[in-house]
Amino acid sequence: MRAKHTYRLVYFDAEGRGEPIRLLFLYFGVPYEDLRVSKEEWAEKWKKVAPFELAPILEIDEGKKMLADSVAISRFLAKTLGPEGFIGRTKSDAAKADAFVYSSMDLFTPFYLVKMAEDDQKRAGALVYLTTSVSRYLRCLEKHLATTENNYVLPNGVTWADIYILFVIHILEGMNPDFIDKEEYPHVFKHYVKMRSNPKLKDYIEEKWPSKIV
Ligand SMILES: N[C@@H](CCC(=O)N[C@@H](CS)C(=O)NCC(=O)O)C(=O)O
Repeated sequence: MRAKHTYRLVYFDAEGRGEPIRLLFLYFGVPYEDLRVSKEEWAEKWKKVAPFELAPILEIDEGKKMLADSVAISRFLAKTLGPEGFIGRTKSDAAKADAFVYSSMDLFTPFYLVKMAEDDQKRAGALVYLTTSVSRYLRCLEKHLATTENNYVLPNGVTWADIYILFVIHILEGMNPDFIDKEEYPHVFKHYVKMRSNPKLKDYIEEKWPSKIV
């Protein structure tokens, strides 16, 4: 699909909340500028103009529009650039996909708490929160994916929810490869393998996200 607009994603030189947006552009085959700013550049230039003073932001058509919030940006891209049904074909399917996107993003809170913990006691508390949240997420994801014939979230094929799940499983693998137990979560593992080898994503993933478990 040829893009009618120009896009500039402003985020840090990190995966974080920017990476699902990068994956969506890649999946849609739409070019964009992947501007990775330093903490200093962010504070001096971008934070002041960001609608919520937080990254990522998406500039459209050289600043004519500026969107905030990673999930709002992703939904916008999924709706405007994605194939028919990419956020779900029906309203209830879209709500189901939303729930998987939000549940995936919910894990960012414990991820950051572990990363930012100032001392061993805080880190231990954050790790308990993380482990509990991850087990619940994987258990519920496994339960759902075991019921779908195509092993994606929705019957019509890949949606933005599958992109978010792919990204979160990759983050979990990086934190602790034992999180993704193939025996306990066979459908989650199958989903991960299938998404990693999706022809639209494969080359990028092989280069940027080497895996120890696939
Ligand atoms: N709900 C927001 C949260 C954004 C957020 O927390 N961004 C952090 C980086 S991941 C940030 O901008 N930190 C820099 C700052 O606070 O100035 C989203 O998903 O985009």
